[in-house]
Amino acid sequence: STLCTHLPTALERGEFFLEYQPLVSLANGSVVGAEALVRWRHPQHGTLGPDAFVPLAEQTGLIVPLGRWVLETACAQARAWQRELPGVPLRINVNLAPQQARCPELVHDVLRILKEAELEPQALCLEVTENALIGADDQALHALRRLTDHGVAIALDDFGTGYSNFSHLHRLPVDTLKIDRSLIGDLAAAGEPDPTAEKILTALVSLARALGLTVTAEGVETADQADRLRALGCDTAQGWLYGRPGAADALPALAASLS
Ligand code: G
Ligand code: G
Ligand code: MN
Ligand code: NA
Repeated sequence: STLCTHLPTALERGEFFLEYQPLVSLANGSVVGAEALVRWRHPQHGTLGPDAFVPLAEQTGLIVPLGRWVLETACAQARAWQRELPGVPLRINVNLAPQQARCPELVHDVLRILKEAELEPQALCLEVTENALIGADDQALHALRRLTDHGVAIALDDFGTGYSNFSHLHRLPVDTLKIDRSLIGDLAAAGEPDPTAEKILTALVSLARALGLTVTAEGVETADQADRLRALGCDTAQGWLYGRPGAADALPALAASLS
């Protein structure tokens, strides 16, 4: 297909770009950072989201150089926000594909990128999916642990959709559970509290607390959902209520308006 033909050269042609979606503290409503989300400005098909090309990039191995470009671009952007908003310690969340976690150069690449961006490791959070991390080999886990030793945070993305192997959780180098939006959508969906969703989220927050992890809720679309999540003890929220994924220069204005 035309996607297969164009993907290998899309990186050198500069056809990828990032959008950023704000991460908001539920305790005080301030912007604490953003998740970087990759898009492809395709010459024929227009703007494509990751679902359209990340699987292909994984099959062809392009995900490793593409992922490195995402990290470089997102870390440089985070540093630019910090310069624009001194005293606001914005952090940047970057998705890490399973193949990137297995890449022997990962630790070296991430530390080099942080140094070149002049970004402190504490400002970077790598999002890894639950299934990728539970299925990861010792080398990938070791690499992630080395990064956490340097201060980089790791979030378990899409939590609650996979096997959720709780017995392994305490052995994984994870700082944050990122609760999948399918679980949030059931919460106060029609303005009414959903008892089952409440119970599941209560249990997940208490599990996170017991393991010393923070909790981020994805897909927060309504003020009712945010209120319930705050009451349940969730730390951070992301979703259309606060902002859709968008251009980097929208974030400082949003941070100012929500602070
Ligand atoms: O923005 P959108 O909802 O289309 O993103 C869908 C999914 O694509 C996200 O949940 C995320 O897991 C994945 N994704 C977005 N950006 C990246 C990226 O830079 N690298 C990888 N590996 N996955 C990404
Ligand atoms: O990394 P992850 O797969 O979680 O990426 C988040 C995806 O969820 C992005 O594709 C983004 O466009 C989408 N998204 C973000 N916020 C919301 C929301 O509030 N509601 C819905 N339905 N989708 C969202
Ligand atoms: Mn993510
Ligand atoms: Na997710």
